[in-house]
Amino acid sequence: MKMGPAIDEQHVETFRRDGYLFLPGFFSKAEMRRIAGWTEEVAAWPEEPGRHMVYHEDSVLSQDDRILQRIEDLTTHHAGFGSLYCNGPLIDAVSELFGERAMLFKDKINFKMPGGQGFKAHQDAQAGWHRYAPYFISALVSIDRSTEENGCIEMAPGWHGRGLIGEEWTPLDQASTSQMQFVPLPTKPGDVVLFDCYVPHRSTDKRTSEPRRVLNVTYNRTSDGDHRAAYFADKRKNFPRISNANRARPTSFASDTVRDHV
Ligand SMILES: O=C(O)CCC(=O)C(=O)O
Repeated sequence: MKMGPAIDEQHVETFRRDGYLFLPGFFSKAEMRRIAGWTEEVAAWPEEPGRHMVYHEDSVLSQDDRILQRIEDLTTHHAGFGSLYCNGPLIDAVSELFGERAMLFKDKINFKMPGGQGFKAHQDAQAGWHRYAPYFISALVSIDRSTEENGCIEMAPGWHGRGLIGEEWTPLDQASTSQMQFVPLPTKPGDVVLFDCYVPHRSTDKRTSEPRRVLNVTYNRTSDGDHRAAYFADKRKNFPRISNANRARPTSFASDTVRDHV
């Protein structure tokens, strides 16, 4: 796989200042065709207990529709994704920002299908990740074009330096976000956004007609240990996926919580 842009001192400085780094054109068109193909492949896999985790959500467009929201834990179930996340330019770029080798913590694909719910403003660290390690960096890889109309990611630069701002397990409230300026980051396929676990971010509902899929891959420092298996074991226990066939709607699926979907 072709190397993405090498991380230089300017990148590191921008990341430290803003809490995120936008890397346009990180993956080539050919690489993105391959990644989009893998995404379609795994979306068509039958659900099997103990394998990849498939989550659905209520559509904001129709009360009766449950739509694919995300698929988690593909690393050990798909050789292509496993290699993409653990070898090559993505983990190399994150390692440069850590200043040491990165270790994969978790992976998911957010689908944001037409009718998909947005993400209320939150810090990823609000989802109890401190139980595993003190600091994380996530990579958002755009599979489809994202725009302000279809719910691109929006970041609040500079606020990561304050550490945990909100309560755990709940989105940031109005009082916490009133001073924040959220910057929309429209992306093209192959663009990557690297962001730390304290930078507040959000995205809006998906009301346009094409999907807006992103890979969201999270790493910790290798010196903080390997927690991926423990994280997913805990998640399977605490937030079991609800298949489309089971139309029970636990409140944890509403977009006003960060506890199950981060
Ligand atoms: O996909 C998005 O729009 C937001 C992603 C996000 O905030 C998350 O997955 O925690």
